[in-house]
Amino acid sequence: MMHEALEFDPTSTNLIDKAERDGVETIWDRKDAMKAPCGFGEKGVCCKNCAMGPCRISPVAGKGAQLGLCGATADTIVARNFARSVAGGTAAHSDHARDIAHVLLMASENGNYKVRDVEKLMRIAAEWGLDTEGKDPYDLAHELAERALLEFGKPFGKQIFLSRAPEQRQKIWQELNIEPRAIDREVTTLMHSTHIGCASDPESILEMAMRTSLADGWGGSMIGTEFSDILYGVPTARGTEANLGVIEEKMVNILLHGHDPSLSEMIVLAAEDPELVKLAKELGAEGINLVGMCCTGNEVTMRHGVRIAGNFYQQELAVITGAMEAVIVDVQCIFPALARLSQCYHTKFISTSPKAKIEGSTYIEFNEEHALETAKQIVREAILNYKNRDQAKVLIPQTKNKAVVGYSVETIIKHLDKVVNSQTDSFNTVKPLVDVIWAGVLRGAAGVVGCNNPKVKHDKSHVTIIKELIKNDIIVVVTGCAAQAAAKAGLLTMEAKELCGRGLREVCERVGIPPVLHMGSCVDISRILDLVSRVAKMKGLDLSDLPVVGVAPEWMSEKAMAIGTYVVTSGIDAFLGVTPHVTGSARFTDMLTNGLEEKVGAKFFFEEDPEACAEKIIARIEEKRAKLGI
Ligand code: SF4
Ligand code: MSK
Repeated sequence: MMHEALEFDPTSTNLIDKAERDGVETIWDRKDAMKAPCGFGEKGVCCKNCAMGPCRISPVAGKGAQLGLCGATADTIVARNFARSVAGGTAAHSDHARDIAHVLLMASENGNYKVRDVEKLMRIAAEWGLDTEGKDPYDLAHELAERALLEFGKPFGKQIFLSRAPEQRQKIWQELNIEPRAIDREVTTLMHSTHIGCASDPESILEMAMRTSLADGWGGSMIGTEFSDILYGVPTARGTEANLGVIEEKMVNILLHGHDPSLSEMIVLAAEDPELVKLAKELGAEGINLVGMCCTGNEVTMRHGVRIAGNFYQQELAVITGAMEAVIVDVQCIFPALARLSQCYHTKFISTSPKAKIEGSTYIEFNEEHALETAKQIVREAILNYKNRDQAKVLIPQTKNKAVVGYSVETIIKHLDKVVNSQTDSFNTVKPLVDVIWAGVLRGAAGVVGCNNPKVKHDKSHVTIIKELIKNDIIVVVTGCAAQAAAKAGLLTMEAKELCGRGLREVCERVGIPPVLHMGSCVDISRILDLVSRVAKMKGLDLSDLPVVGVAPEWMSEKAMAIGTYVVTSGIDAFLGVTPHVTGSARFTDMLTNGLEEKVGAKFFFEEDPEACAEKIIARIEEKRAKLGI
């Protein structure tokens, strides 16, 4: 029986049916087995912060337990649970960034890791106040990497990248005393403050969560993005394809899944190794086919055009095709279920990070010092597994769509600058973009980001909202699994301009860009912060003045919670298509969806119906335009 959440996605339906025939379980079976979710957890009123609990607050006022054993109210418990999610998300993004900074520290001219973009290295080093004059790029890279590593634990000072924000925004953060200091400090302090017997005031807990989230967006995530560009190159526009149809019947298929590009960059090199290609051919395959999923997929498609097999919820389906020789994972968003599932097929499930050892996987530790060697070993394992494929179990859906990916800030500016307004040739200007928004040709911009979540029909919310926005002349930038949903739906193509309003269509035609721009992985939401800050600064405005919004239609992870919080704290409204676990406190819910606006000029909107969500976004963008008088 088809699960109703899948109705929107016929490609996956075939494979779900196959899973049933093969006798294997998927997320849908587990969702059915879960029955109704726990009502207390759903509302965020379950606390297990100490062993006197768990304590659960009755949702009915005046009836049942209204306080935890320690006297914590529903408001406190909801606020603490929310804050701990933000801490978890910030930790994940930032620890990823720390690893990238370590890789930059060991980069060398003759090593596996090199500085691919010296110009960007110089630019970031100068921005961080380093003396670049006459320095050897590798000496400078190491100096910059050390400086970045200090951002995680420095005893004094605030995050360096905060200065990218408009001055008005920096002032708001200063006045609220929420400028993030060292990244690890913010995560630790938030965990401390939400420990039993510490903060109980929900207002102060939310402010601490906001400070921590800024350490993600303007700290860890921004470091992750910018330093990855220095090491692996600034993404440029390139063509690719997306959906499970990119899996090839006659090739050795390798799925790259997770988030950290350091391993996948080496796998890309290893897969081009002539000896390994020869080995694949000797064993009867036509070659090696790398495909990506989730944000590792986004990283390698942005820089190499590696095709996208799918997004978060398709990770099991890629194995169920029966044609996947290896699934190689690094960190984050990996179902532990893949281990058991892979054993039902010939697929080798290879985990590589000591931070994400997965029971039942083949563990090949990825060590940056022997990076290429390890990558070759992993690719070899996949090739040798080709002969074990059981043809009777193979079913590869034919569906795939063309997509253009790789719109870094630098690439967007180059496109706009060339075509829309030739009187300016400064690389750093976003004037053409500003001009079309102020002229009303574009009404505004939306960043649509985030995951898949079986609480909503898969990809439907992403695609419905994006289509509605572009129809109304709102340009859309996408990252994460939302970007992959858009790619699968054919929205990252020039042809998608036919779905746009007149203004956006004209911009697409003149600039030569699709109406929906793929800006990368989840940490790359920092690229969006950078872009909107340039627009605001150019007009002498704050971020909260701009007709721009953030949208996470199908989010599920703690990282998304951190993202939503830093987006709002940066002055940009965040529309969530899945309601977070906060509704057990009317007061905290009101703080998020109402009270925050007075403090930071933006707030959360919870709207699960995608059509209604799009309407609210459009109304909010028009409201901002009216305030600006444009
Ligand atoms: Fe219960 Fe308080 Fe302990 Fe939470 S911290 S489990 S509310 S006693
Ligand atoms: S991968 S965090 S499911 S977007 Fe970044 Fe997708 Fe969400 Fe993971």
